[in-house]
Amino acid sequence: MGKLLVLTGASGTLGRFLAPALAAQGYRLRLSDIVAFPDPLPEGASFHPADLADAGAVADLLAGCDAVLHFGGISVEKPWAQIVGPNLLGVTHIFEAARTPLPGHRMPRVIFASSNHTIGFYERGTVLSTDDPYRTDGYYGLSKAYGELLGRMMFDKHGVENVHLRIGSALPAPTEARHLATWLSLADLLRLVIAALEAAQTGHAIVWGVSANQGRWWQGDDAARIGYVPQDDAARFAPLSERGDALTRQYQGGSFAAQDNSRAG
Ligand code: 15L
Repeated sequence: MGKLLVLTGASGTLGRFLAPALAAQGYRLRLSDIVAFPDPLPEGASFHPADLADAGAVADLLAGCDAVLHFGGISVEKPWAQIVGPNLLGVTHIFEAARTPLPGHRMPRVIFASSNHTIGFYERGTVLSTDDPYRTDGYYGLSKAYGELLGRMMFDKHGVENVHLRIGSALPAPTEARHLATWLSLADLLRLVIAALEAAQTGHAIVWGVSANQGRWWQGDDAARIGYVPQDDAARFAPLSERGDALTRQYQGGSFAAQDNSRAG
């Protein structure tokens, strides 16, 4: 029988791509979101509505699972008050549930949809590794940096294995010049998730969620340790036009760095 996975944020764009793709690979899925799953349930999947800010609901959701793919929460820049519940409480509840498994069960591995907005305030073209200091471009990116740091602590202190996918721009195809660096094809996203699930041991790992783009800014990470080998390259879509204002074009985080930026103009 395939591994039992919890997928939060199942009704979002990436969740709706991953759910049938993982079911087709033989995984059993417990899908969750605060809104209904809009598609027919894939084979071997069930749906469990849950609010990530509700610790008890998250604990029930994770009971007995082998791994959790935590893609839930707010996925764009928003004011602090809107980020704190779904993102900060959410990822905390996921890790707290993971470190206290049911009797007779092992701690599930946590695979966290982190983001390039953890480092969005580096200038475009700056080559980064995952060892470089955080430079988040807003509260959303800050919530993702918190999730990564929480994962570090949860492995060091409690032994919860976790992999953080620092996703660039996960899209069917790149649509603007920035994506020549940041694009993650959906096929590579699936490769990345499966590598994170199937690696024999991960400890605490951070992997850039990016394709093998010739123009990528992101290099050193734990990809080799988990066996992630991207296959796609945005270069075949070049040239693509620039979008947005001067700040959007200056920083790796693009429009997230420009949003509500009092230095603008
Ligand atoms: C993200 O983290 C967002 O969830 C997504 O909507 C995109 O904006 C992406 O980053 C990106 O930076 O392109």
